[in-house]
Amino acid sequence: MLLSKLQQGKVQGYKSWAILIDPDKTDKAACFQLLRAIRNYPPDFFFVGSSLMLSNENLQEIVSLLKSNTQIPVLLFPGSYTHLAHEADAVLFLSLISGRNPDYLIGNQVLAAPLLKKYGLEVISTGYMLIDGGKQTSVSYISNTTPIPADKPDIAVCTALAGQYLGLQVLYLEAGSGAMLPVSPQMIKLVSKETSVPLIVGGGIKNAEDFEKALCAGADVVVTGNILEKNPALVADFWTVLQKFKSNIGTKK
Ligand code: 1GP
Repeated sequence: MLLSKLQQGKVQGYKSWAILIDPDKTDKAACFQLLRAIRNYPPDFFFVGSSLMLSNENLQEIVSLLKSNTQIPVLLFPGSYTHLAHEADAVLFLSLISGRNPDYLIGNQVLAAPLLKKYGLEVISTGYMLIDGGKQTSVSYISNTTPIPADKPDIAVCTALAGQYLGLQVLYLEAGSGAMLPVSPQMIKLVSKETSVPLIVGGGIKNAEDFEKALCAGADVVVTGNILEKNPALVADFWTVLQKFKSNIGTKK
């Protein structure tokens, strides 16, 4: 089960890397190019999702392609209840707890529930928190929610704790795809210190330095998306940073 893998990682200080594939920006050829790039530098997870999802068919094809060509677990990262694919391994069942839009707190989840039951996907309940990354992002626009200000880590901590107390199994700090600024190490550090569930961080990670800072600050999983669409060769840099952390397993972060 992927949740246990994430929880074990949290306890043992085992860091992970997820590559986000956005079906709206990727086709099969680009996917194969990415798969070639990661042959020697594999991530721990693939996340597949988008805020919009222009073609559900493309989502199904990409999940299918990943499942038939790699052993890397595929987690859905849906923008709405229609963004599901039965061939995936699990779904990050997101509740947008930084916002106050009932559709994204519980509405989409109610509509998705019967399909998830039918598909038998592993469901990982996730407290999804948008953090201001310096510009309006698709998630914030589409969900019609206001991100938590980047300089208010106390609000992030209270929101994260509330999510944990509500029973959400993982937390996700999101600056938004293509954010100008990633979530600050200070905010990651505080949220990680005050909560005890696995912490995923993504949005605006542009290089190995940003990646390393997020891991050092306490992220258990760091997500990279946009930057690899532009430059797949960067996988080597992210993978190399991650190995430093993997060699410290058990020594805590
Ligand atoms: C996943 O939205 C992020 O959390 C991915 O963001 O595309 O900016 O890496 P980037």
